Amino acid sequence: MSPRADTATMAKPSLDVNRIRSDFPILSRTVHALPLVYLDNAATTQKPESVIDAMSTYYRSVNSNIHRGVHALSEEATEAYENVRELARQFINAASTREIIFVRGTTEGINLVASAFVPTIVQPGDEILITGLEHHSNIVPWQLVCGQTGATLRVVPISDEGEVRIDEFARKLTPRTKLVAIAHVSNALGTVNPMKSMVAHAHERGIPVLIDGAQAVPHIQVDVRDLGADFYAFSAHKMYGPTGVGVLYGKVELLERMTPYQGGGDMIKSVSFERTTYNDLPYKFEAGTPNIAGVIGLGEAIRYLSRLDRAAIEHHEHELLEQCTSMLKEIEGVRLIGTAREKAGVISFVIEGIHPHDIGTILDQQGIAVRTGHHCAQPVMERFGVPATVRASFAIYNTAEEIDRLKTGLLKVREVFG
Ligand code: C6P
Repeated sequence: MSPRADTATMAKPSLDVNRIRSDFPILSRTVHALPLVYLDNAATTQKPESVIDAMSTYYRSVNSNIHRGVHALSEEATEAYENVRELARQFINAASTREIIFVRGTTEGINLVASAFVPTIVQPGDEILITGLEHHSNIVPWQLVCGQTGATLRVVPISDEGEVRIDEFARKLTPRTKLVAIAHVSNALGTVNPMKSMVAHAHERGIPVLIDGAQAVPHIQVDVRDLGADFYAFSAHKMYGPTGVGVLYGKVELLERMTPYQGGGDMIKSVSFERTTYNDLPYKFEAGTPNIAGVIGLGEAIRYLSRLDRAAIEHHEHELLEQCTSMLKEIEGVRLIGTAREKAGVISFVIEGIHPHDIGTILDQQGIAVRTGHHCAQPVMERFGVPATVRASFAIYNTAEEIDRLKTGLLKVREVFG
């Protein structure tokens, strides 16, 4: 994110990065006998001790199924689980805990909306609008439901910088558009979309908007009501929480209209062979025993992030992004993929004549973890005419010294490849 214009005259918010690093046990390990430099945070972030402890304590002393038993453990587990719903509500400023549905992650959240909402609003010939920078999780579920309903998937193209032009976006909104689905932050390019104004354009035409927030929540303070989001999906594991759990936020009035995505235990009020009545929100969308320990871990991750200064996080990650961008520009043959004006802590690049996987392998030998490949965003790769990129992505615990290590690593790559 760009620093705000007035930051030059104000004290810059700062993070105690050394202190933060000491909260993450994995950061003290070595890889190939070298201190680990972890720059693959967009794939998944590392976990602080407090998250690991909360999950282990849950299994050691509370473990029980929720919403089912009258015994003490079940009541404690239920209370801990439901407390996280309130924490998640506050974290994204939702109006009610009824709007917070625990899911497996962003992917499941989007699939839930595709399966349970889209068939109720589209007719053959209607359109769902996405952009050219989406992750496969925000493409394939819409293709599936378009195939089932006769709707068509439309795409707003991206510019050479990796930006979505608002005027082009607005032009693609037609009376046939029934849903807009957009990433808040691109995982392959780092672009931060102007979500608030995109939502406003869609809402002017009465079109609901789903926001894929997977790459936004770790970097940006998200307020779903300020954004106007109708649905907002995110994953715990990209914000210092565990894998296998996430949140789908949905406006109550939309969730009320939707029929459940999956059937099973806990999502019902009564069942007979003739008829089932569904449970109230949010439980009607949480069939079966959920990932209780995961939700407890998510709660701890929210607590951890909430104790930090969010403006300081944005500032710190933006400084790393600037430092890394300048460093890369000095390396011969580097081409940056994604040069949007507004970016979060993700930087993709290629080096002429060297395959990204070779770059990733040589960096790994030096203890540096980056992601190489198409990043589950093949249409983005196609748009930029590359099969894959190298991606470095930053988190609260990364340092300027680690960018220097990346530079040394890349110079080594250049040396090996001549
Ligand atoms: N991107 C990456 O390395 P899940 O897997 O459900 O937690 O998140 C899916 C997802 C959806 N949208 C965006 C923008 C994402 O970045 C991701 C996950 C990882 O970029 C793994 S492919």
